[in-house]
Amino acid sequence: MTQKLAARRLENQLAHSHLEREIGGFTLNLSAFNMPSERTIYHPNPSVFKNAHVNSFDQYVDLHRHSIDKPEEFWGEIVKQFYWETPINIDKFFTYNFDFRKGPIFTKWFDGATTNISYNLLDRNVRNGNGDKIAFYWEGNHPDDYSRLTYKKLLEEVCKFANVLKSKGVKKGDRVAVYMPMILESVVTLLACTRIGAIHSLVFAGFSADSFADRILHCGARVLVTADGVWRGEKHLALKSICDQSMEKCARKGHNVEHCIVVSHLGRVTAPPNAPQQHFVTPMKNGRDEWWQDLMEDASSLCYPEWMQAEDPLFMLYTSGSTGKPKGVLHTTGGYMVYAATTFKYVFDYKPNDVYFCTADVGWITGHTYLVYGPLANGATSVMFEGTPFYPENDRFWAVIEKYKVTQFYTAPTAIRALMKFDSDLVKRHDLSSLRVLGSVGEPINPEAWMWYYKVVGNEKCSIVDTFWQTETGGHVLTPLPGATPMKPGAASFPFFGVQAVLLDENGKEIEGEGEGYLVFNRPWPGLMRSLYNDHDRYEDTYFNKFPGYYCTGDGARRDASGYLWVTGRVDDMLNVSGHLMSTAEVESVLTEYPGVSEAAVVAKPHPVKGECLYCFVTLTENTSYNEKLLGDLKKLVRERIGPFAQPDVIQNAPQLPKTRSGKIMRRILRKIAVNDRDVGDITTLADTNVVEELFANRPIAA
Ligand code: 6R9
Repeated sequence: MTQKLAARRLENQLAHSHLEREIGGFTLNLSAFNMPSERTIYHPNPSVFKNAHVNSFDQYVDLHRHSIDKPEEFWGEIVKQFYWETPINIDKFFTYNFDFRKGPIFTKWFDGATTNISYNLLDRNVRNGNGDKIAFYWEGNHPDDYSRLTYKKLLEEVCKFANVLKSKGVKKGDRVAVYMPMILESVVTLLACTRIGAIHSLVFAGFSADSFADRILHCGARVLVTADGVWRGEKHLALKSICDQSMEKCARKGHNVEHCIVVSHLGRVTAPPNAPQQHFVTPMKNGRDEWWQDLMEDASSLCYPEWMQAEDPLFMLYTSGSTGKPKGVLHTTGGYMVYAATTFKYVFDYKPNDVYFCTADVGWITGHTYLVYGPLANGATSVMFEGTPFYPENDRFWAVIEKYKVTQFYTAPTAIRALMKFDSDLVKRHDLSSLRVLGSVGEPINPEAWMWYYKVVGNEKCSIVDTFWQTETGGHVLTPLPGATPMKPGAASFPFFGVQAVLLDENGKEIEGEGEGYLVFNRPWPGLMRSLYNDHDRYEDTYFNKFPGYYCTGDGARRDASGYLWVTGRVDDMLNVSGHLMSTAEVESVLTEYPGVSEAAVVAKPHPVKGECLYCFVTLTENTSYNEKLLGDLKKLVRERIGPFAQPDVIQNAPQLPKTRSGKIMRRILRKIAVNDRDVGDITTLADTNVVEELFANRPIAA
């Protein structure tokens, strides 16, 4: 039988069994064919599935069905591992309403039970005999800088900082703003907040001073935690100065940040050669700013945990909204803890002696769930890395994996695409044989990147888990399981336990079997967000209005003949640049702030490394000319207002934009212009069809 035929037969078999049963015992590897297609299947290697928590597709199917049919039984077993001060009442195990016609939208898990997440992540592990186990290996930007922290020591630091926060007047329910680099104090800060029931609101330290200020104002934080600065590669980020600008902006708007606690970090790490002296000077404002190290000196290392209701808020994390205003996604205590722990255990097939390495910044949900909460809830040992994959050399990730004998590595497609441009010798010169599971997150992974990850990094023996999820979902919702799911390059595959994925057509009708549609979920799992901070109406509108009865992800997906799900990308006006989600509206509103720009439209253009980049069309006012200065100004403005990651790649002069008669900009056409594809489809609804030709003719040469 030729490989192709074998593939087809397997495909048929899969099609018939759908998600149902065993898919034949043979291993198929079609890598000899040019491009992997959805027919190409890679089976988990025996070294991966032999001892896996879930070691066959059959077992996954059974467990998944159990989790859907009997959620109380399925999760009921799992919650026993945690400490609940007030036990879970089975009658109130979980309740929800996803249909606004029946009343307000809500989700509750373990309502009435009380617990504390820092207690479960730290005290419980110390009590279980893991006090001396390493919670984190910290690897600095410079390879000479590294340290480690045990569970016992982490607990001590968390208690001390919790006492510091208390001394600054922070109480249960208060918000604490955090703007931190990848240092261990970030973890300490988050857990110290949870110790006393404060809600942390961490903002990625790549956001601009303006963006951070807006977020502080929105959550009303009076205490801010940051560091003096950080080196990323050879680049210096003056975090405290950015915070100063944010705090000034807040003050101008009538909100005072009363305490700013600053980790003194730059002085303890190796700076790149010839670093300018001024980078080491940090202005501190009397009465408001204090050094972390000074405050910690006298703090007591005992802090009794605040027992929190399972449905008390745990943290908020901002994510872009399609109207441009960021949304403060709110997660609560009990459900998030259980879901972060369970997904971490199964999706990375975590075992007690593993060393796990997640490259995501703590400022994103991946950093929250899979750098902090998930691993610690399992008593895991993780690597936290401060630097970039390119410093001091382009093999830094591989050097770190070799150094710590990493077993699970979790990164983003944009990083993989950036690294696969280099000679694979850079990978091969390191011993990566400890690796078992390779994770991908943040955007769809293209098959080329998947293959490189699989072959060059994983040496064709690791399982790749392409994890689809969102800030809102709290944890993975679609993903292969390493020991169980035959892998298709680029497919997020199947729902995690407790999750039921549905595809809907434009009319809200469920698509059975093969097809493509809106990716929605018809029931909550424990980790689903509960609300948007102070804006429950927007929560209902954004996620539950379009299709009553379903949580709407805003992504599209396709189900193939074998039941695999392939996420096709956003269906709303969102862009995904290197895994950073932002809305077209957000960037458009910044561009039109510029006095010479009367109108702007932004679309995503495919980019070989970033996945997508920003292609902007600007209509200028009469007296403004389109020149280098304007382009420089606009890029700078976007960097300042949003952050460096949002900088446009192309800005095109658009004397007119393609609009319908009702004045709606047809972004579909702009997307075609961005890639110079003249197959623009039907343009008869345009008010003026000449606009299209004009825009094609006006494309900048570099675009
Ligand atoms: C975890 C995270 C969420 C959006 C999501 C989707 C995209 C994330 C993906 C993926 C395809 C994957 N996305 N993982 N698309 N395959 N494996 O990234 O959260 O920053 O909120 O972004 O990212 O579009 O809706 P967040």
